Amino acid sequence: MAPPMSAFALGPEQDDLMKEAVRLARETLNAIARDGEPGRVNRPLVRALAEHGLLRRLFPGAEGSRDVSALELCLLREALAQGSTESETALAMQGLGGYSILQSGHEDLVRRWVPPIASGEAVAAFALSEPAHGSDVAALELAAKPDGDGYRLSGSKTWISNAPDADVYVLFARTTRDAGAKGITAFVVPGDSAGLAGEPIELVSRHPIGRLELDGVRAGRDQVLGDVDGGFRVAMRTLDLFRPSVGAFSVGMAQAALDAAVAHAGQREAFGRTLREFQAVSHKLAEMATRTEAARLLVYAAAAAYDAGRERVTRSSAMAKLFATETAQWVVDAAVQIHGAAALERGHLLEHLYREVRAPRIYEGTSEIQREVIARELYR
Ligand code: COS
Repeated sequence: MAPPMSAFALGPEQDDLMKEAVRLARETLNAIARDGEPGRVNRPLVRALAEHGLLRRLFPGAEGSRDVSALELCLLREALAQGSTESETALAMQGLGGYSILQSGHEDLVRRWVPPIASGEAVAAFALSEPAHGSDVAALELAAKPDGDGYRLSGSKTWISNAPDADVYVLFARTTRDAGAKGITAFVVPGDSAGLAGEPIELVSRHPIGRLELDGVRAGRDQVLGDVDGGFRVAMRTLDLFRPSVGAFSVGMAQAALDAAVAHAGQREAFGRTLREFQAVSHKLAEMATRTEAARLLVYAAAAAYDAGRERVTRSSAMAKLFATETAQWVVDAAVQIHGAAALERGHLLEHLYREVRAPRIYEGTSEIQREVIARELYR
């Protein structure tokens, strides 16, 4: 695990980790990512993340260990986003599925699934959203009906990253009707389970994502993650850990856009001057840099609070995600404006970032949900 950082700066080991991850993303991983099929899991990419030791950093403990580091996750996501957003997402989704098993799974589930997720052999997914229920988790309907000593799962999930290709799903289902948040259970469902089918969804970005249909999928009692009817808490604890890292992904994209805008404004000439000599441009760059740094610090603070074992990190986690994702959208848009039409050409870095930056304001809780969470925490 990375050594503790001060309140304001990363340590040398963390700086080195980030530089190495940016370099790997640009020089090695991006080419593998480009060879993938849009919207589908890119297995060579997941394996490359493992071969280069990045996945192992997300799961640093020995087999069966529950060690996680929210800060390490954030640093890796921020760095990879600067060089290859597809690699960033492939890494993050292994973490999202894997961490919920680590946080809430019993010993056998952890031993069965975490090693192959950490080695890139098993692709993980987190299946919470449904066609009729995205933000309102407590209303989810996918039914888990008792069947002998286990359950039969039937219903639909949608906008599930890594579906339908994942090898293992952390999947949330209703075990008690009319019980809202208190009637949901989390299950670990292998991707090859009988009765499980799905199809990919084409998004504005290349993100692997899809729908799932479950028709009487059998899940034994040993596949329950956490407690029966305790799945809402499993989901919220996972999101508390993961939301700052969505912010980190966004900070990485904002930094990449800022770097591109600084370089462009430093050499592009108009009206006999470089763009940076126009105060309208230089002050915009200053604002972009300041907001990006503020977002970064909120992300690091939320991750450090999680790693310090703070009792409840819900508020700082939501703030980090809200501020960083909204900031990144603003920064990328400003970078596009500084570049002008060239940024809109298909294949330009900013055209790519402009598509990639939009989804994080929606997934793992929209900006409106983050504000709701923060406002409720103010009155707790
Ligand atoms: N950690 C632990 N427990 C939590 C928690 C958290 N972060 N947040 C809520 N809980 C508990 C509450 O304390 C409450 O328990 P008690 O009834 O025992 O007090 C229970 O869970 C229900 O919480 P709440 O009443 O706040 O639930 P709501 O239905 O009002 O919804 C929101 C809460 C809106 C915050 C939740 O549904 C949410 O986060 N939605 C967005 C989901 C999302 O991110 N979707 C994207 C899919 S993943 S890509």
